[in-house]
Amino acid sequence: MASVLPASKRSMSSDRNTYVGKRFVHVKNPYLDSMDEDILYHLDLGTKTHNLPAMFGDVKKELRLEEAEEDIKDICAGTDRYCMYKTGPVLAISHGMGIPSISIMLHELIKLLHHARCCDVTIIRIGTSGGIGIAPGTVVITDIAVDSFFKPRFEQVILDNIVTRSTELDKELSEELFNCSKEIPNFPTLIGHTMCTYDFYEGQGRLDGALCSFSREKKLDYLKRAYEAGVRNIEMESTVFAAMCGLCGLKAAVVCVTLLDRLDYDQINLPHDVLVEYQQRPQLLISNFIRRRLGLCD
Ligand code: R2B
Ligand code: URA
Repeated sequence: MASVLPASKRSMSSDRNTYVGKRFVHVKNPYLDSMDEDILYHLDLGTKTHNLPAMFGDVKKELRLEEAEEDIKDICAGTDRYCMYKTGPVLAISHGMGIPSISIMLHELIKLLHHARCCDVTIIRIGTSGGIGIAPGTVVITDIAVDSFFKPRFEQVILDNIVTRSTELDKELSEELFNCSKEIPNFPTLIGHTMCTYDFYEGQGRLDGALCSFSREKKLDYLKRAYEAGVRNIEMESTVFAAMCGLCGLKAAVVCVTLLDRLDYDQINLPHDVLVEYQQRPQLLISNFIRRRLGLCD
């Protein structure tokens, strides 16, 4: 799930209802402007069928609590690919599993934000991950997303070329999130590197997939080298997320809870209630962060 805060930077003026927008979402595609219509196929939205600025470009002065509690409808109900919810200036969208899935969603979300003329957008991927050398239930805020070779890069195949992109995330945003986490009691949180893989099993060194061609020793050696390189958790979307958001001018962060310590286990065997509570931790942190940003804190 990714949360997006469009156009929500409050100005420094004394007028609490004023927002200043400066950083527009930029798409880097010379063909886009000449298109008569842009169909965001996987979101079941389009520039001719929907008034995107009216639907998404509006900036509410205040997100009232009553609004947040309203019955919120799935904006992408016409497709089963993704779900999208909007309340006030906050958009939440699912991204599926893995780089191809989140990449399709991001192309269309970024175009949507561009068509809607949103500015000063903050975007956060929240989800689950496997930890390395840290207690299950720990929330990891990513400082840098790395690939399976522990390198801070995303290799995008374009036609028959490999284009290497930076996976830097917004440092100020990750620190703001970390400070926010300190206000929540019993909320283990750390900032560390996140490794992004193309696969949950062999790609993450699991011994329990349908295929496994390496020993337990090789697995542990790899994960320990990852730990030494600063990796604290493993998931499957962060590198492409960081790369695309960075290129398109979105301030981005990744916040994932760890479900297990991969130095101990491969299988996720937490009791259901524990799993649910862990999965809610990134959501809790982000909702506190949003409240703080919107001035809704007590
Ligand atoms: C974390 O959890 C999912 C796999 O179970 C994947 O989307 C990810 O990054
Ligand atoms: N998600 C992952 O990608 N890996 C894990 O180990 C757990 C959740």
